[in-house]
Amino acid sequence: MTDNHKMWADLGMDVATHDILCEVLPGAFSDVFLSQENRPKGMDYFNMVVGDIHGIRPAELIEAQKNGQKVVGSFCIHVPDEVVIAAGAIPTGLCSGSQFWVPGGEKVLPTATCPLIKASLGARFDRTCPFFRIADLFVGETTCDGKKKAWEILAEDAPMYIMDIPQLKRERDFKHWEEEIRGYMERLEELTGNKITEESLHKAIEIVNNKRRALQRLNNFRKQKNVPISGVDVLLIHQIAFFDDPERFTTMVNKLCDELDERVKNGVSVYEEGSKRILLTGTPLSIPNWKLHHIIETLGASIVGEEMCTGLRYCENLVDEEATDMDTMVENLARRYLGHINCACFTPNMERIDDIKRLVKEYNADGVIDVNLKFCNLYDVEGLKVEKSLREDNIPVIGIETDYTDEDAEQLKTRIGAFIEIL
Ligand code: BJ8
Repeated sequence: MTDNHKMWADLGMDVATHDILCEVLPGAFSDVFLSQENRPKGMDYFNMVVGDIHGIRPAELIEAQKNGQKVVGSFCIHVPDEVVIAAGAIPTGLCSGSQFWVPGGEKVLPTATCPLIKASLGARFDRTCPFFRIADLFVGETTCDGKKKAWEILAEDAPMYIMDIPQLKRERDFKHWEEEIRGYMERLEELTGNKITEESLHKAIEIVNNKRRALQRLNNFRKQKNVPISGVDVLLIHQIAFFDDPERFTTMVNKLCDELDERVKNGVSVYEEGSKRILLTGTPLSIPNWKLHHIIETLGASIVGEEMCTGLRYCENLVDEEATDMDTMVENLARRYLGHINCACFTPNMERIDDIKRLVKEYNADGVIDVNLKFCNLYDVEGLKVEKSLREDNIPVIGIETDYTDEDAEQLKTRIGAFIEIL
């Protein structure tokens, strides 16, 4: 029995079933990532993290728990990590991006539920993901109907805390979100036994801002004519951002960026000259969902940005760092986490369309692919408006709907290939 197997067994996981996932993941990773030519050396760290994603980080979290720290898992980028860190706990993402977990989710949810929700519940109920065993608290939010009701089912098996996110952005909604953050802080204090102080919160704001700054720096390389890193590698880094230790992650992203600076100086690109530049928008691509990036980039196009929660929506905006008093810091968190995330759960959500158009210009994109996870009504309905508005501005756009299976891979290749041809 390897060390990981012992750890998984101790976590109460279904080790035999989990082994099936462990068998297929390295092959999938190798096909998508290691087959790329001319990858930056700085990707070695991220390869290592993902190569043992159910081993290295879970072992660190368990060690931290032995030292009295708590681990708090969440599913949405509206939930602020800063307050978790300020309470002396460790935040971790819990969204699941593999078809492997979907059948387990379908045992407790209708088939017509988005794969992200099904996979997340499947990971818990099938006991096949260590992060879903380790978390001391699971934090859900009321963004979409599927999630809202799924939390009730999850609560039967896991300790849940729910944050009520407003679906408009009026002044009173900001006040409400501020109150929700305060309630969450109280819950975290109760969980950890630690008081969130002005000092600990300010420090946490700096830690998370630095992480976002590093990701901004990374994304800025994609504005270059010669793009020095592939879209799928940047996606992987964004996915790891939800799991890794934030300070170590920041250091490693900055180290990679130093290497990319050199590449830019030397005019190195990972893409063929003249390859079409694509901006993605839509629903999140949770780890290990690399399907679309792989298809698009093996068709010869370059993905230069993601207007997604696993992309620029996660890192573009910082929390104001000037304030050091509790009230203003909490207000600033509410402003950032409600005001600057343009999820389709808001109505109206014109800021998202404005963002897409701005990003098309900033990243010099030739076209936009609007991605919808099957059965996500929010993004599906909003897609009509997004695509209409982009076409009115003569921005080429195609809408696609997909899930975590590979069944539609050939069809996607044909459709996306035809779209790239016309750019
Ligand atoms: S801020 S996108 S992370 S809610 S895809 S579960 S919306 S049915 S993930 Fe999301 Fe927060 Fe919004 Fe981002 Fe529901 Fe749609 Fe599924 Fe979704």
